[in-house]
Amino acid sequence: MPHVFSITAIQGDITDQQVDAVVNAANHSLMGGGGVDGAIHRRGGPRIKEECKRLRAERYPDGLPTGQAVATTAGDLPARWVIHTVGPTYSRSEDRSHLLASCHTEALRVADELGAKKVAFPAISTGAYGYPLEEAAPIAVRAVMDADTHVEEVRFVLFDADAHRIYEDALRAAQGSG
Ligand code: AR6
Repeated sequence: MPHVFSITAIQGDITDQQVDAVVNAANHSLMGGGGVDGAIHRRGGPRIKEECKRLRAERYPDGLPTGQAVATTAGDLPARWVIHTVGPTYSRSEDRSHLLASCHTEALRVADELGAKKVAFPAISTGAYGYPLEEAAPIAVRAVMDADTHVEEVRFVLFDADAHRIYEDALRAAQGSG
């Protein structure tokens, strides 16, 4: 079964990425917010929200459930599509790692439907949703490594140096262990 051929972590802004699809760390409403979501809607322009509104009306009247993913145009971004997913909020008492893993596998499944070969992911759930980077990084990396997908390249795009180092470490650890 096919696997992602190249998985890397870079420091940067996800809205600059020249890839087929960028993944958005959205919320149930799909109506925008802060963090990555705010940046994507700001730079991608109003067409993204127009499609989100249509998706809400036609497919997700109660909002996009946690761990699922759906695509829209990327509007004015260099990418062709935005794949919106909703990460879990962090809980110290409940393990929600399966939902964070699901964001990655579902986003790759949607990428396959689109025919996207290069996909950029942000550090889903590690901002407003409170996931510690050290916990999120290995879950994200493992989910991408294990995915059965025709996506060829996954790029984790981390905003700051700390997050970048932590995702690189997780990548090295996972690649070392096969
Ligand atoms: N490029 C790459 N990474 C970024 C960028 C950017 N332009 N901007 C922020 N980050 P967050 P979440 C990093 O809060 O935790 C929104 O309001 C940031 O440093 O964007 O999944 C949504 O509408 C952090 O490490 O997503 C939801 O309500 C990471 O991206 C909620 O926040 C994720 O932070 C989702 O929260």
